[in-house]
Amino acid sequence: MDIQFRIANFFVTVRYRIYGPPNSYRFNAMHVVNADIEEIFRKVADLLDIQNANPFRIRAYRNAAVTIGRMSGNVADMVARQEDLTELPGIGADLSKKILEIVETGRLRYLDTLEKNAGASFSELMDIPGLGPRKVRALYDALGTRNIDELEAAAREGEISSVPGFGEKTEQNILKEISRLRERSRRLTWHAARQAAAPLVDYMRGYDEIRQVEIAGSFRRCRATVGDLDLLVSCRRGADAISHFTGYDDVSDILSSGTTRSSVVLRSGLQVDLRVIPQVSWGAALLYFTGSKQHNISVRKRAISRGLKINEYGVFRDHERIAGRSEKEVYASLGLPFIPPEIREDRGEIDAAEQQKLPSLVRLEDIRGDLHMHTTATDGHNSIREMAEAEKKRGYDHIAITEHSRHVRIAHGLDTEELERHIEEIDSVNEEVEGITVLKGVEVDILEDGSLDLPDTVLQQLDIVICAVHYQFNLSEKEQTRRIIRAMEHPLTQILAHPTGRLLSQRDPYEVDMEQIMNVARQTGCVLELNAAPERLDLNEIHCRMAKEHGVRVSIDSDAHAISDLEYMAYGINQARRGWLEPADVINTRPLGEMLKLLK
Ligand code: DGT
Ligand code: CA
Ligand code: CA
Repeated sequence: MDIQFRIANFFVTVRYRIYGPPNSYRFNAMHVVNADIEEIFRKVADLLDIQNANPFRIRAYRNAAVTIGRMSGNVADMVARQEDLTELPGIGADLSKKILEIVETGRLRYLDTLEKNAGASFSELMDIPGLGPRKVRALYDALGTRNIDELEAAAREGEISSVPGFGEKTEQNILKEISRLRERSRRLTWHAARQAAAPLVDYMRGYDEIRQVEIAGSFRRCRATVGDLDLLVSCRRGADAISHFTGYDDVSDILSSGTTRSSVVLRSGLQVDLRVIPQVSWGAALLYFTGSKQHNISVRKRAISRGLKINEYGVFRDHERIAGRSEKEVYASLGLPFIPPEIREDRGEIDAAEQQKLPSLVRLEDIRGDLHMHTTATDGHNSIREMAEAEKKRGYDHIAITEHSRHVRIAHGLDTEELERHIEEIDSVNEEVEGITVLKGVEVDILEDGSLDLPDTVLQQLDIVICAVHYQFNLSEKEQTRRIIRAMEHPLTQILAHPTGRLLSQRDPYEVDMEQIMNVARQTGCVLELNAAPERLDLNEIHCRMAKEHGVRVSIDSDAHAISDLEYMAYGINQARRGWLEPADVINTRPLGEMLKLLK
C-alpha cells in the first residue's frame, strides 16, 4: 500500500467535497497521524541509503521517524496549535518544515523526487524483511527488479539464486516474506487502529440522535493487530446515523451505504463497517460482532443444545425473544456469566465460564511499577527525574531505569564507566524525589554466544538486570534457543525482555523454542517480559498463557523512551488479559518489597 497515495487521494477527495477547488483549500490538521509521518521519513532514509547519500542525513531521517513514531500525542495537533516542532528531539528547522508539508498536504515532495530519481519502487522492496538498501540495489543492478511483482517473478524463475551473495535459501525466503508481507500489510497495530477509531467514536457520539456507540470486532477483543473496525450504533432512524457516518471528514471512500449498514475506507486505508442496531438487540449484536467467529460458533452450539436459537438480534425460544438487550443478559440466558471480550477466542473460555472458573484478569489499576524504560542517557527523550515524577503521578511505587548496554550502538548503549556514572545519578534522583523508588537497571545485550555485554562486576551493582536479543535474529531455532537459555541461566539476569523479538508489521519473531524457554524460566526463576510497546506486544497472548501454565511469572513493561510512552502499559495489560493473566501472575502488580522477592 502506498501511504503517500492513500493520503493524497484522501486529500483530493476531501478538498473537492468540502472546500471546493484546491486553491481555496485550507488544511485540516486532524487527518495526518504520526504513523504516516514516520513511514514517510523512514522511506526517505531508505531511499537516501540506496543512493549512497551522506550517512549523517540518513541517520537524521531515521531518528526523526523513531521520535515521531513513539510519540503518543498527535504531531498534527501540535501543528494545529502552532507549536514549535523543533522542540521535539532530533527535529531541526528543515525536518520541521517537512513535517508541516506532510501535515498540510499529505505528501512530501522530496520523497516523490527521490522515488522518481530512483526509477523504481525501492521503498516497497525494502518492506521485505532481510532486504536492506544494499541488497535491493544489488538485485536491481543484476536483474533490474524494480518492484515486488518483478522480484516475485524473478524468485519463481530461480534467477535470484544466481546473483552473487544470494543463495537458494534466500530466494525461498524472499518468496515466503512476500506472501507474509501481503498478509501483514492488510492489518494495523491496535495502537494505529485506536488513533483512527477514537476520533471517529467521538464524532459519532457527538451526534444527538445516536444513543449508543461501540467498536466491536478484533478491536474490542484487543487483538495486537486489527483488520478492520466493526462499528455499532443505535439510533432512532438508521438513515440519519448512516449519513452522519459517511459525512465524516476522514472518509476517503464509501464502499456501500444503505439504511442500516454502511462500509467506508478511512484515509489511513482502514475499513470501517457500520451497523445500526435496534436497542432490543444491542447486546446480541455486540456479542455477535465482537466475535471471535470461533467464539460465536461455540456460543451458538451451546444455545442449540439448550433448545434455543441465537443470532445478532437476540436469543429466541421458538419465536419469543428471551434475551438481547445486553451481553450480560445474552450470556445469562445461556447459563453463563459475562465473558470478557479479550478472551473470546474459543480457547476454553466457555467451559471455564460454565464452571465459574473464569480468570480474574489483571487490570491497569493493579499495576504498581514499571521495570523497563530508557532516558536521555541513551535513546530516550526524558530524564530519570522526569520519568520518575510522571510514574509517581500514575500511582506507581517503583520504576526501573534500564538503559541499553554498549553493544546497541544505534541507541548509544552505555559502557561500564558510563553506567557507573548513571548509577550515581539514579542515587541522587532517589534522594530528591519522594514517594517512588527508582531502581538501577540495565537492558544488557545477549551476545551471539549467549554471554552478556557487560562484566559481572558492573551487573552486580544493579537492582535489575534485563537481558535482550537485539541482533543476529536469523540463527537457527536450536542456536537461538541455546543462546537465550545461556543468558537466562546467568546468575545475574532476572528478566528476559521481549522474548521473541517480533515487530508487528515489520519483522516476524525469531525462531526460538518457547517450550524450552518456559522450562528454563521456571527452573531459574527468570521472569519473562511482556513488552507493551504497541509494535512489540511480546510475549504474545499464547505465550502469556503458556507462562501461566508453566508457573512462570511475567513482568509487563512499557519500554518507554519518553514520558508519553508510559501509557503503553495499557496495551500490555490488554495483551496480558488476552493471555488469561491474573494479578498474581504479574510481578509488577506487587509493591516494591514483594516484587523484589520474586526476582531471582
Ligand atoms: P479482523 O477484522 O480481521 O481483525 O477480525 P474480526 O474478528 O474483527 O473479524 P470481522 O471484522 O471479519 O468480523 C467481526 C465479527 O463478526 C467477528 O469477530 C465475528 C462476527 N462474524 C463475522 N463473520 C462471521 C461468520 O461468518 N460467522 C460468525 N459466527 N460470526 C461472524
Ligand atoms: Ca474487524
Ligand atoms: Ca468487519
